[in-house]
Amino acid sequence: MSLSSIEKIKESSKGLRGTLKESLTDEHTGAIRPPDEALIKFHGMYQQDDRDQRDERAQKKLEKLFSFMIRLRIPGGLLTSEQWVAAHHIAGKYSTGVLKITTRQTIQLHGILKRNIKPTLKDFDKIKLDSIAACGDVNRNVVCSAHPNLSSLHKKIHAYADTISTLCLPKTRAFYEVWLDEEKIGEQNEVDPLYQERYLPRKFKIGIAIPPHNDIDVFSQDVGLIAIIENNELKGFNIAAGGGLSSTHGNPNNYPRLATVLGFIDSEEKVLKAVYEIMTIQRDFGNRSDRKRARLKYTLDQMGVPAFKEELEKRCGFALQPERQYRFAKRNDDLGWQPDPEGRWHFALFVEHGRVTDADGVELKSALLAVAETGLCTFRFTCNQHIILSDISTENKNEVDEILKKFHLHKHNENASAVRKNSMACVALNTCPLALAEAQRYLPVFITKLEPILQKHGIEKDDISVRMTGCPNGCGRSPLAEIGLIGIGPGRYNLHLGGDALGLRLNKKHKENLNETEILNELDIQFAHYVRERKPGQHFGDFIWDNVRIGR
Ligand code: SRM
Ligand code: SF4
Repeated sequence: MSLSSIEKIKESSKGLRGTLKESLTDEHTGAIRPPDEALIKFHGMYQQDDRDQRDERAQKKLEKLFSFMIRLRIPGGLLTSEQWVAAHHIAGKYSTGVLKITTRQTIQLHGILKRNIKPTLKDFDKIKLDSIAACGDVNRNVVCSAHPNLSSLHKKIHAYADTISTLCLPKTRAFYEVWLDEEKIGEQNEVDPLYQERYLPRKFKIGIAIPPHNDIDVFSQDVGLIAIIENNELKGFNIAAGGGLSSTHGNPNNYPRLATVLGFIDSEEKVLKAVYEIMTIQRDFGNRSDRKRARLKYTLDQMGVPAFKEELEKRCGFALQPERQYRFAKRNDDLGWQPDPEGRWHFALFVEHGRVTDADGVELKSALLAVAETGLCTFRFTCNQHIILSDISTENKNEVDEILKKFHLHKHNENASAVRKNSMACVALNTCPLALAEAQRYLPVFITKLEPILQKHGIEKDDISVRMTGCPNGCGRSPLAEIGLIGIGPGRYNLHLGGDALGLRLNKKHKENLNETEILNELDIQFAHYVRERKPGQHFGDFIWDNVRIGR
């Protein structure tokens, strides 16, 4: 089969250098050369344009308003307060100023002009942050359950995110040469046994869940590790492979898939080996001609689970043990103060769709800067797009709390209804080139209209997850929501129902191509049905799955 055009770009890129240096110095355009657009992703960046301004600029015969989005690599989503302070100022100096917490526990900055990319990355480098491999056909930001209060072993397990991230970094020095002006060592010396010349066929995602918390949606990952803790001891990990959420409207060959648990592994060395070899299988067997079928989930389905497992065990040189028991009991974030087993304190803060900014009467960005400037906590990002101010000693808790009170952040947490706290949206418009409909700019408005309907049925305190994405790629993990809204065109969404509250079951398309009124009416009907006939304690998603013929 013929190679896709991106495969050829990767292969001839001289270790991901391409003509990036030339693209950067071309002052005639705010864009970079088309092949470099593919390569810049491997350096954690996307070329974008302001879609709100496209028509007006086209009428004036102006070039699109190009800018770049930079996504940092923050394994496990943990920053020091010094790093947060610096990120705050870097965002203000070079980007739109909004720090966007993503669904994979990292930060994105939008609206960075071409000439400002290098200064931005150099400033991040000063605080030991980079964007290497945050995008592209490589392993992305490794995520890990964020809540230290839920396990005394959190630190130990969390450290795996760092180790795996480092293990899976590309060997090329291109990032340092192109963006940080490091002297060229030469691409000839850069042998990369993992990625070789053509890297992976597609993006690759790894996540670590610490039961009972499935805040990372472990079954949506290419490789999901589930920590097995028995008698307060880390015994090892169940390893799952082949998760992925994207689909394509009208094309059944592209589908979301939950990762399949392959077995249990009991030592760090073996876990790292298995993760590595799953990547080499995907490298060697993944589809390199059709990018729509290139994710690991398709490789696994193509090979079949038994053959995939056999190949994995052969490459690893050891057999996987039978899957061990675990139980997930929670996926959402408990907001407010929580102590951990070692007596430190953590404050989880509601951040609507991960947008840290001062807006709508809430000075979130200023408040977080004030907290960070005390140096008394760390910053943890959750895969639900919220922030946990973490690792605060009992004697420092009051000082942090005074700042939270000054900026009314307790009220901010309390004012968010249950459905709002459990809502998630992807970026979509105005920057995402693939968006067919709004998501993060519209979901807050939609939730305001949904709240009175929930109140009417007396279920306003229920934790019902609502996730909206501007297209079926599923960046806000909409296929795993109890109520998933998937953009199909301006103001129109497919309504998916029947996901569960823990991320263990995919939802299904219930109704197609609905506008706001139609969605609200349909939910009104389903809520009435739910309240009338649910079993005690039954979640909305489970009720719908059991009682409504969705997509079946
Ligand atoms: Fe995503 C592409 C934003 C998490 C599946 N995603 C994009 C791009 C880069 C659009 C593009 O290709 O040009 C979006 C940039 C929008 C912008 O302006 O910022 C984008 N994805 C995001 C983020 C920022 C959503 C958010 O609001 O938080 C998340 C960044 C995560 C990170 O820090 O790395 C984000 N994307 C996800 C997830 C969820 C997850 O990983 O937990 C998924 C579904 C899981 C999966 O991968 O299957 C996801 N994004 C995609 C896909 C579909 C991939 C596929 O299998 O076909 C695309 C399109 C593509 O790759 O071609 C995509
Ligand atoms: Fe863009 Fe679609 Fe991802 Fe939303 S789900 S950020 S619209 S690619």
